[in-house]
Amino acid sequence: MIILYNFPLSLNCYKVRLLLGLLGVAYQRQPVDLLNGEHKTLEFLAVNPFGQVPALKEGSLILRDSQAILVWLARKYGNDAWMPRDPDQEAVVNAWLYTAAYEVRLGPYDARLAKLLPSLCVNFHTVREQSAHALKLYNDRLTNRAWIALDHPTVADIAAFPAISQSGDGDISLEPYTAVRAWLDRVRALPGFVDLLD
Ligand SMILES: N[C@@H](CCC(=O)N[C@@H](CS)C(=O)NCC(=O)O)C(=O)O
Repeated sequence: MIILYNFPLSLNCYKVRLLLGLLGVAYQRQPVDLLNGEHKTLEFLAVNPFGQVPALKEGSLILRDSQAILVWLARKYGNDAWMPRDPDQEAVVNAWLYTAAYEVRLGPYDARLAKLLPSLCVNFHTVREQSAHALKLYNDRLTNRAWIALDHPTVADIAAFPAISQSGDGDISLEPYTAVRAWLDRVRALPGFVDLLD
């Protein structure tokens, strides 16, 4: 049985919960209380020395980093569509996974953190500019195409969805980003979709 070390409001944990839902894979949630520092206890550092969630355990395997976990889940429990094995397609998916981990993180992810947990946000002064930059990249990419990386949903969509869909939490409006809003609706319509608080 998969164990997901989870904090309900964490968008990186939500990426993993979302793909688990879409793949229909059963798992258990192991709560990690970030607000009370449980992620920095010796017990949790033995699971993830980075002191961060998500982490995932299956048998003796322990994984960290939401992007790495998405790829592993896709390869192990999905079909090749979620993370293609063709090198050309895989490279495109990887490029957008890294965009979710960097540009989206510095933008809408940190905008939300700045609003909800300002003491944890290191990017406080630039979140609005970084959000506009990230959202324009995605909006341009999604103009005239349905999915971020390929012609069908992949882990690149799943990695970007949580922070972009929660942009409003950081007072970042998605109103100007028509193509992004249409894409969010397409993700929400996927069978097995789960919401942040499901
Ligand atoms: N690169 C990691 C980042 C994970 C991360 O930043 N997790 C946050 C919660 S969303 C966390 O645990 N923060 C506590 C800390 O860094 O001390 C990933 O994608 O999983």
